[in-house]
Amino acid sequence: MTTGPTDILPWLRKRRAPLLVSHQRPDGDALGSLAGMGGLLRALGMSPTIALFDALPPRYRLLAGTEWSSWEPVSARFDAFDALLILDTCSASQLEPLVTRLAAAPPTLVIDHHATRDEIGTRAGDLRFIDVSASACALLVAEWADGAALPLTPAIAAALFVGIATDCGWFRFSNTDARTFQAVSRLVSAGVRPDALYQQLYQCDPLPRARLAGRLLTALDLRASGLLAVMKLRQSDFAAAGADRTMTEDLVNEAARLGGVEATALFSEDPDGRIRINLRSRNWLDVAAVAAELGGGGHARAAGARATGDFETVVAQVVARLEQLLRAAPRST
Ligand SMILES: [Mn+2]
Repeated sequence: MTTGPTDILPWLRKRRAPLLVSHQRPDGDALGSLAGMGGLLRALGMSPTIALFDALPPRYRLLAGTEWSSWEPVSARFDAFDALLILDTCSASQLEPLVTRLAAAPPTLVIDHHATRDEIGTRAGDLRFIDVSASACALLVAEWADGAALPLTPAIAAALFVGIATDCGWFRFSNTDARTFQAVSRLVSAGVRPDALYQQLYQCDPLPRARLAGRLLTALDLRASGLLAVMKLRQSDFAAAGADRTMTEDLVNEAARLGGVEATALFSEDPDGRIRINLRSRNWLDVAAVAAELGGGGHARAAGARATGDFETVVAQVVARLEQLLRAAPRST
């Protein structure tokens, strides 16, 4: 059932061994929400298992005190868990390894803030807490912990801060609001050092990531009279930079430096040939709707999808659609 935050604690009290997951290619909000919620559940006397579908991006090793399990061994003992918590997504397309297990999964709690969602967490006994006005899933976890008067250790507070701060682009994006600052104020009071976290997150890139960003910007293309920035990362770019796929997070935002750009599309080629499409907009273009047309989803200002097919053909099709929307839509800013 769809629920409010006050239903969560009584639901959790009945569980001892919950499994926590988030979306594939986890970002700061996914990982911060998982680490923060995992710590809160441990404080409640539970034995949570946190499973990732992909490798932990190196920059998030700062989320200390969290034991990350990989999905394969966890899925082999799926029946041992008495609850499933899905954080920061409610989309089957972002939970591919888990999708076939969902129908027979233990009672499921979804906490999410995305506008697009599938029928997950809607069986009898499930709970689903979705608030699309929240700037981050970690904000919902932090507010829930606050409302339930759960104590925040510095490590839990730091994890939730990382989730909120990364989803807000370190408080630059349009989702940053008073509610966000209220939550992070409480987290800083609980011991978070924003400057230290900023250094660990954004000022310790490996050189290959800087090289990858350089290749990205060198080949950046402006379309639709400068309203659209198009960026591409082929497998050859990763190889030439010595970079891997964990280094692409946030690169899509590089084009936001450019004056006049309303939308950005980043196309990156995975080793299996699939194409990841990251979309961002600044003021008015609904990129979640564009992503949905491509089988993906997300937020109005930040969304994504994956595609198969010839790389340049996919790029041309998506760019044509974005150009059409950018030329047709009224400028509401
Ligand atoms: Mn999020």
